[in-house]
Amino acid sequence: MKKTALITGATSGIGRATAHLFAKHGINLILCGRRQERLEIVKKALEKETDVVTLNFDVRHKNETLDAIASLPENFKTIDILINNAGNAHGLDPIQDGNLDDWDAMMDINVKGLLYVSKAIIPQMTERKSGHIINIGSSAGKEVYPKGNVYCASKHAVLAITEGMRIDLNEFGIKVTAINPGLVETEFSKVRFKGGEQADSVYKGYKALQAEDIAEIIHFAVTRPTHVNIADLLVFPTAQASSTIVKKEH
Ligand code: NDP
Ligand code: 8X3
Repeated sequence: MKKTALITGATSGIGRATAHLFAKHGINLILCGRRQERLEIVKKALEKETDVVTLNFDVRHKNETLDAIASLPENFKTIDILINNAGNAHGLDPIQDGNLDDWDAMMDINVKGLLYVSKAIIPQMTERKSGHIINIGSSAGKEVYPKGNVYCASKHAVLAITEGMRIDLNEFGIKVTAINPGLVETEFSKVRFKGGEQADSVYKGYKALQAEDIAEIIHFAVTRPTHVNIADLLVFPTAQASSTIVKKEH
């Protein structure tokens, strides 16, 4: 029986790479994001390999999120795997200079958005007594780095929520996993620096993780035997030892 996965943030980076890999393995896909054109491009690329539907919603909006997930066609209503991946950093400023809109964006998307999506899906998993939730945290959820303040707080929250989910969902046999990458070369820094030049230097001088590296780890996690749950995984590029120590060749 084919499994169905709902992936938030499937229009770019880690989410899109995961969609591509899942499609190769015949997992049915519910692709989510705000950029409709991108959703359609990914769907078109993958629908030869598996069944695909798209949902366009902004995870910041509670009702939009709940309504979108409730609108899924009958054959996509049973979700076996939830990949809570949508998220980003907005800005890199010392706390005294932080921008309130950036703070709102990070807490609303990375924390509250993840909760809204989870709330829409967990009840069917508890009812069936099965399911797997993968939350994409970050190395920033394990250590705080200079100017990372609110982004790090949002990812620390993702880790706390993951642990809370694992505890509360334990009696239902639902797996809950946190995957916490270090530096991954995606559109992440373009978003963080609002398209500014700073984004170009983030992944220069070393080999950063690629979105496909994280997709492989996610696929590994969802294909373990029933009794095995990867609870919490931290992955860095080899050049990175911590949030602030990255060996660059220049
Ligand atoms: P990208 O910017 O490439 O992808 C982010 C995805 O999130 C996009 O598909 C975007 O889709 C979606 N998204 C953003 N805001 C919203 C929103 N309000 N509503 C719905 N979807 C949204 O970044 P990554 O692939 O790198 O990021 C994916 C996850 O990985 C994030 O949670 C990030 O924090 C985490 N991460 C990234 C690391 C990195 O170095 N790149 C390292 C550690 C963790 P759209 O714009 O179409 O809505
Ligand atoms: C993304 C990794 O180091 O840019 O979560 O915060 S970092």
